[in-house]
Amino acid sequence: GVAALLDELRHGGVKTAIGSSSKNTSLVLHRLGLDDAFDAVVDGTMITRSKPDPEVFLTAATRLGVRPGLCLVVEDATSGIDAGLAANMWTLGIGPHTRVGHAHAVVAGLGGLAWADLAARLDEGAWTIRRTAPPAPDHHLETLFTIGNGHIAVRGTTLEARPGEEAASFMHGVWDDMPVCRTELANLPHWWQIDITANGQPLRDRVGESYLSLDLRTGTLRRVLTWRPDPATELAITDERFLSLADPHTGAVRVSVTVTRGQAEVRLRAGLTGHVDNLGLRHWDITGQTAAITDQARLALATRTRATSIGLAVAASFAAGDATYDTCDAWGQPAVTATRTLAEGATLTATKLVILASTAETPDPAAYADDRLREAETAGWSGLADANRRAWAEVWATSDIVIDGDPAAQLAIRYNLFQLVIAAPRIADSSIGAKTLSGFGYRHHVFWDTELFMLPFFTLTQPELARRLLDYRWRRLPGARRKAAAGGKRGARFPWESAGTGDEVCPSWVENPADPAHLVRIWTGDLELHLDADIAYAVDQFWRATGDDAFMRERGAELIADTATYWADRAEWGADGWYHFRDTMGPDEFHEHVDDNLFTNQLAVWHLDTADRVLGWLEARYPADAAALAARLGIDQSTRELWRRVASRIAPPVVRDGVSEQHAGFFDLTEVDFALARDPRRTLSMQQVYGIDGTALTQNLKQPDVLMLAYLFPEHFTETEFLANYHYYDPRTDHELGSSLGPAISAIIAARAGDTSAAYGHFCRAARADLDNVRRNAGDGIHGASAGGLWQAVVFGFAGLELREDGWSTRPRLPAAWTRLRFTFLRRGVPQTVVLTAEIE
Ligand code: IFM
Repeated sequence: GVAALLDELRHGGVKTAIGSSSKNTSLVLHRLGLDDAFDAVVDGTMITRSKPDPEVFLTAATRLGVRPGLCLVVEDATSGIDAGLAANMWTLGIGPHTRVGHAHAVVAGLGGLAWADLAARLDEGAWTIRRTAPPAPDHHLETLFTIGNGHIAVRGTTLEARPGEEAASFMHGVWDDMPVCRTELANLPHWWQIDITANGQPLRDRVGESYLSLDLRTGTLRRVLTWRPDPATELAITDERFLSLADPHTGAVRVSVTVTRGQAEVRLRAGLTGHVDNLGLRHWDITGQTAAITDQARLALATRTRATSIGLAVAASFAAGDATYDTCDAWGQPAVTATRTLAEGATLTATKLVILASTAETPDPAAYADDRLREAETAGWSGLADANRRAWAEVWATSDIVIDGDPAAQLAIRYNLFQLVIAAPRIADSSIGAKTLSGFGYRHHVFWDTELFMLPFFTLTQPELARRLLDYRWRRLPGARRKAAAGGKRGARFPWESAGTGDEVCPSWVENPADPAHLVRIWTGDLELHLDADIAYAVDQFWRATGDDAFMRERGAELIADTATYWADRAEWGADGWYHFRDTMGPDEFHEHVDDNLFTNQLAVWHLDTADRVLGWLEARYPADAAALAARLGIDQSTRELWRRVASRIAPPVVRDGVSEQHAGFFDLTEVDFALARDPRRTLSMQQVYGIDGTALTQNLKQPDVLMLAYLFPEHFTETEFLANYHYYDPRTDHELGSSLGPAISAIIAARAGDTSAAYGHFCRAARADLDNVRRNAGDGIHGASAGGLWQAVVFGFAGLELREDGWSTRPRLPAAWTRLRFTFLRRGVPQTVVLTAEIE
């Protein structure tokens, strides 16, 4: 079929090349009568490295005069697809998924396909994350293939639950406490599992060749598997699952088993498993269960968290058509099995529909789940899938980013936005943890990651979700007041790590994996003050972008004012005639117990000024509300005067050669060993190299600190000052192995400095954080801040979007490969579309 396709391509103006490591390529083409079929030929005389090295395809692109990112590689070998991906080209795999399943799109052959068919598959490929499944559990891929719906998420572990996997599903709001700061979301009873047995062999023990794909347009995870349970039998298995974005309580799983050789007795066992834990910590008591076959096979399980007494109900129905059904009622794991003998060519398809509800949402979750299950049964898989697809289409209509010329970046941005969307609470009074809902890392605790890194995406694309995230903080003001009072201060100080109640859940001590005999003191909860201002900044940005005066009037003003009171009380008046914030820590956590961290000081100044401005606005617009708020918070004229005095008398930084000192004494620290810092073979962070105390004596930075300030407040720095600070601090930052929060911000900073190529390097580091597990810790969960920062890097960095009171503008600095960038955002509720096209020489 390739000849007809080549013909069509030529007439359609598409250039083609053939690449081969054979030196006889031209001869072979000649004998086939294809001398003129291609616009370019690359053969073994022109390249020195064979696939999976990308040389052959990059040479072909050069010969065609086409940018690599606008090329499509068509290949039937695993190494060929690897080479195409390494060249950052689109890839079309010919052959079974088990061989080329990691290509952007897969077809059985080119025969009968027209260009439009290929384009459609590629379009789908630009929304699909594909990987060959590993033979043994791989925690990175489990995180990578996390799906969810803004209320529940489930890691991409197998249906049959193989030993060694970190199988987990979490629901917003279902916190439980364990002694010594183990407040975390409880791993839900495992609701998605289906054990597959053929001819008496369980799949979990004998895994075949499989590949995984995640459709980002619908949040559907699919696995395609070839399995030989015994030498005479071969099965093709496909399983799919999604959590409906249209209904936060609903999950659906479907599995189909086809006998491709021999015959098989296939048994599918669908269960609800309540005996689960969070890496060894158990959070649930089982309180009830049923397994029954009436008009339909149905299961129910009720559990309660041990410390917080949150009740959870799970209800499921299981339908496998014409099969023999049986139930199993073992305590804590009700299950139903469906068994059928299949001849060669026959298929068994089974669907498991699941509803999960908790007492955080409804007083009788069991009755609620049961009712909703009947509705789900009526809708069936296809009805639920349609509703889910429609809900996702609405999200992507305001949130998608289109990048032409860079397939890897296109997929990466969509993937990262997908992970943000599924983690943002849609109905619960909750927020997004640093590792989202995708793993056990940081025990789902909420950091500044949410407000400064993730929130801008929501503020400008889905403001109702942004408001919910800010509401979470407002509802936890009592916890913040308790933290301020515990430190002997007035006002509110938000906890560095926040969970259900809003009290501090940052551990003071943690195990040191390298030296289990000694605990490590964690100071962030004591010293990292800037969070209050980070939240206030997010509130102010939300207000400016949305014009949501009601939010500011009812919640934002209180939040900003009470935290301002904390700042004013925490500031120390010095003998030198300035106020200081002593014994703190800025974003650069390599330096603890520092005085006058510039980021902290400047954000405090802005916060105090903003509190005064916001209360002024409230007095002018809603005097009764202003008076009530002032009375409630104990704010009078003397409080406001103190705010102004502290803001105007904060100790100014030392400035040397235009560079502002990060904190008092920073310039006296030992210079960075740049050869070591830049060594690409380095596998330890600079802090691991020198130790905690040793690093604090050097100028190595974990993440941007002064430069983060310059990002948030560009107007605080003249162009010359900004560049001086960029050139000083950027090389001192441990971009590779410091904080994962850094690279996306560094991309924005470098783009502003006009260093687009460095910016693109930082962007790629952030883009790959979870897709390629660059920090080797993606198994703990998605790096949510990095994902949010990536959106900012595109919108504020490469597009240079500037939002002003009277409108907006762009200052594009597109990476070299990008030929076009398109995104939308909402300004005061009105959609704005930005399309930037590169001038191609
Ligand atoms: O909030 C971050 C912090 O800035 C660096 N350490 C990890 C935290 C959670 O992501």
